[in-house]
Amino acid sequence: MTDNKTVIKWLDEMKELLTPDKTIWIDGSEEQLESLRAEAVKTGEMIKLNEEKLPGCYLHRTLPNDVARVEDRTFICSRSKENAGPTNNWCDPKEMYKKLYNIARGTYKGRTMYIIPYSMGPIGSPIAKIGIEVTDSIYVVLNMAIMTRVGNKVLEVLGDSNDWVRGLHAKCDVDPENRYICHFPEDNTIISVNSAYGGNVLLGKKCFALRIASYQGWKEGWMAEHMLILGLQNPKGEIRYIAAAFPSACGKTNLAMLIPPKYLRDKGYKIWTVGDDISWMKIGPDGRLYAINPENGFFGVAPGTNEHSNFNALESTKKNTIFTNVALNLDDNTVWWERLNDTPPANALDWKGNKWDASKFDKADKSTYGAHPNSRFTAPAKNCPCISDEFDKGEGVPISAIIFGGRRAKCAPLVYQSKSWENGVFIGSAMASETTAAAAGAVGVVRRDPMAMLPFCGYNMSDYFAHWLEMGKKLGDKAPKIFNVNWFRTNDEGDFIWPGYGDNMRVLNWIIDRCEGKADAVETAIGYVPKPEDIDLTDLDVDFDTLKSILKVDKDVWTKEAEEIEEHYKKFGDKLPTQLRSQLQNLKNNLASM
Ligand code: GTP
Ligand code: SPV
Ligand code: MN
Repeated sequence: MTDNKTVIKWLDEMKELLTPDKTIWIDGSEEQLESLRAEAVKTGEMIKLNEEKLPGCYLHRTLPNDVARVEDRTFICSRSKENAGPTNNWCDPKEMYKKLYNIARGTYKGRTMYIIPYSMGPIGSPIAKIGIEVTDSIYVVLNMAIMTRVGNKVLEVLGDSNDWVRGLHAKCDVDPENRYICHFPEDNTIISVNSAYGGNVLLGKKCFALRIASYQGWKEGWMAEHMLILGLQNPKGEIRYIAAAFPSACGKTNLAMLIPPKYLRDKGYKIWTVGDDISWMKIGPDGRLYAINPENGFFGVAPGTNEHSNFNALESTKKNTIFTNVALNLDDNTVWWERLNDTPPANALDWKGNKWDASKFDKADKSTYGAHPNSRFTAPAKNCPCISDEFDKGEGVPISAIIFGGRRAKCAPLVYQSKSWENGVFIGSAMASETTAAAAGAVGVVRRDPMAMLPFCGYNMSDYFAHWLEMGKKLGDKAPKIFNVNWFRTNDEGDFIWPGYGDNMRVLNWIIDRCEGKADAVETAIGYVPKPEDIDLTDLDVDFDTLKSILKVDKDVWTKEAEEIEEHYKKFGDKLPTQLRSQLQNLKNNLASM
């Protein structure tokens, strides 16, 4: 398959360690993938769904102990502990290699070793990078074939270069006690054992495209971010690009595929999707920041996806898609999840494969759910009706605005603009959100999640902030403007106040108008907030006072917030860039004089 000596050497080591019965190179051909699908159906690893209603689609169930990323078992194994920083689990690389090799040794016995050469980014793009993952799971192969560009062409582009990321995945016994997701940034290596869930085993995604790539970006002068990328087309046909970082399950896929409200569609507004989860960004020849989506598909949250909330995502899942941990409708062999529609199937199995009685559904009791809250679809990006023309081009799109956001029931206003790049980095570094089901652990707890990268930054987060500040200096007046949004303010009953979804377009329009100097704003203690009359409420069931209430910056709430940010900053100690401390001081001063 390849003469690349570095590849051959590593694969020999892997074979010796893992002792597979046979090895299969993934060549990227439809023929090979089809035979793997057939094999997975034969062994029960996947269920073939209704070929008429969902052509080329399959259902897979993971073990109930293996349904989300495991942050407490995710490690950054840099040689020095300081380089992993205060927010990552760290272990000495020598010790960790030893431990992981002991766990993985011999575990491919009786199994096949699949070798997947893949490209993150369009093959041959100047921003793209290559990885090779070995795995003993057909499910991983088939997901990687959707999420990345795989096969022989990747090896041709790699040639005899040593610039590629080594990825070892071994299912082992899917034992949660021996589950580890480990990164060795200085060796371009990832090892994942005892899991078979997406974010832990599709090594091109969070492991490479964020944890390893963020480290590479720091060393090489570019950025790898947990961001969607969208193009906003105005009635003149001009397209402006926005990148947005929200924590897991906080609305990236939804915003990336947004359909504007009718009155804006009628005027000619449209959103194009470039990416829904990850953005790699480099400064282009003209000095602006250019972004590519390194992925080739969407690994999206299923529950809540329906034809009203996210029509384009739902359309994307109608063919050649793998569903994980959703409910199975036994009457017509299709899938179902909470809020897909109001008519749950009468004759169904839940995500664990047990008989499911929809009438017993109780929101407060997870054991009554049809689909797991973190159930997912893996859909090819080219299925998306609004996929951007730029998606497959390697040059990337110029970014006008960067948006941060998260779930904050009470604090952050609907939208505000930072006063400068430095102030924007401060806002990103202080970001917080209520936790979701995307990671194992408690849900709904406020935690600081800087730039939505807390679980994904592959090096010391203080260095990461400094890198952001440095990028801002290089970009100068060509830097994207930085904003913060919050679709998740709730009222006293706990219901969301802002309608969200397609109506978020009203906020995006204000953001782009601000970038082009066309919209007004009020300067507040935290940044520039829209004048209520500048958020268009046409055709919307939100009155002016309600809008005002969610644009409000409350002195008491924010004074408490500033104290919490100070607490959050403590863990970074002296390494925290001084600019961020002065930004915090500015915020406190502004609040005091409010
Ligand atoms: P990851 O794939 O985990 O990174 O998630 P994501 O950030 O892409 O989140 P996604 O778009 O899948 O949305 C997660 C959940 O948030 C879904 O249940 C959505 O229905 C819900 N959601 C998305 N946008 C909005 C919004 O504007 N308002 C409200 N209230 N909910 C939203
Ligand atoms: C996330 O959790 O941010 C995801 C899903 O996008 S996973 O691939 O599991 O990380
Ligand atoms: Mn994500």
